Amino acid sequence: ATGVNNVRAQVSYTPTVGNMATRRNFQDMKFGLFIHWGIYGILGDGEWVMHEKKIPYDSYKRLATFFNPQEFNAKEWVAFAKKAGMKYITITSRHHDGFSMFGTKMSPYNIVDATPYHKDPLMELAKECEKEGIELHFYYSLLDWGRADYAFGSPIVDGKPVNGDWDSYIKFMKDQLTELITKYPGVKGIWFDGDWERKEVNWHYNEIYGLIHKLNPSIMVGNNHHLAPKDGEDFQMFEKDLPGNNTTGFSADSKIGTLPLETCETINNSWGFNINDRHFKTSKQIIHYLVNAAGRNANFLLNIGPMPNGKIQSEFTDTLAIVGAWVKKNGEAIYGTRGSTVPPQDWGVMTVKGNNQYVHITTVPQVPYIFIPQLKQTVTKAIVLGTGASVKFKQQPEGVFIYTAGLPIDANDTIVKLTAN
Ligand code: JFZ
Repeated sequence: ATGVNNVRAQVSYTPTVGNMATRRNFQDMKFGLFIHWGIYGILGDGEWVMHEKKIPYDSYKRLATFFNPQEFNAKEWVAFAKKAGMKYITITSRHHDGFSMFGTKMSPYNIVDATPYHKDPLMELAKECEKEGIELHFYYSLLDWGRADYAFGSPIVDGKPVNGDWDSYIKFMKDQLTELITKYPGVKGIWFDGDWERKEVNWHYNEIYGLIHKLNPSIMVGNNHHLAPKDGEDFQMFEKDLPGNNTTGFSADSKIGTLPLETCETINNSWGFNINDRHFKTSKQIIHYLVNAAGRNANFLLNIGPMPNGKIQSEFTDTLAIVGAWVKKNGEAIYGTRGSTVPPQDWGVMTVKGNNQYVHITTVPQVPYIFIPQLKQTVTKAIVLGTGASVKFKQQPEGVFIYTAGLPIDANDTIVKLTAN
């Protein structure tokens, strides 16, 4: 028999009209904020600290008893994302440590019941997002290091951990997902992670995805399984990788499908708060990542790990203010665009919106021109985005030459706007 994960759904998934609208809007948004926040933040050593430092679960759980993010302010977080030019937020509702960062009736190990904070920050965030027109998605971990029914480390036989209670674990996840979808206003996406930890187990995706779409057909489901999209999924993500680059241990099976794409990356080298990580990406690196993702038809989900007190560190706010100012000025060539039929070039990438083709020159070449191969349309006009100054070009059967001499060079991305029919 083939692996249980490869068993095809009896009836394959057809997205609703509402779901297709969510997908289009998702592709239009282009730039999102990923947030990894949990009780691990207290140790300041990333979200894998329990596993990596071999902290026994019962000891680790004590972190909850003094997790008290008094300075968390949903307004500040949403304003921060907006200022950076981001249109949506994807936040960890529960990570591999199994701790629920939301109010749940399905386990006492959650922020409302197990911490002195006693409040639900995800509810505050959901309300603020709705008020401010920022879309909210939830990250949800399939992997759980602590629950007895998951039985981390157990051998898997017949699609189940032999030492656990797999039916109980699947039910627990379904019950929590039901809460996340029905209690929080405006949620539009579920981002699964952890599939890769147990390749041979039966995750019951048909039931889980089916439940999500039954509760809210407009919600998008994605899964960081590093495989080709499975039946019932609505978007495909590439973690720490641009689509097509396959540099982060992705198998050939992670080839690009037809669903909306999203790539995520960290602002330093950590997902969860890491007090010792000062490998901050520059605003230029972040802008390039955003532009390179857009040119490959993908969204960019940039991650930060807020501090355990609820504040976002100043290195992040400073850098993202610069990114935000750039996106505000050049957003026409990012938001609402799709990837071009012209593949990425040495000099940069192209994005498309209607009759406009945006040429993103991220590396100005030595020669005084760039060459765009394979452009099917006829270019009638070329201008500098922003100033409107005309740009010299020449179209030949094999492609278009854009002359760069005298172009006002933007240190991040020099954008030429083509009208092409
Ligand atoms: C996973 C998580 O483990 C991590 O904590 C974070 O949430 C990130 C977004 O997703 O990270 C992974 C998952 C898979 C691989 C590497 C990191 N992998 O298979 O190479």
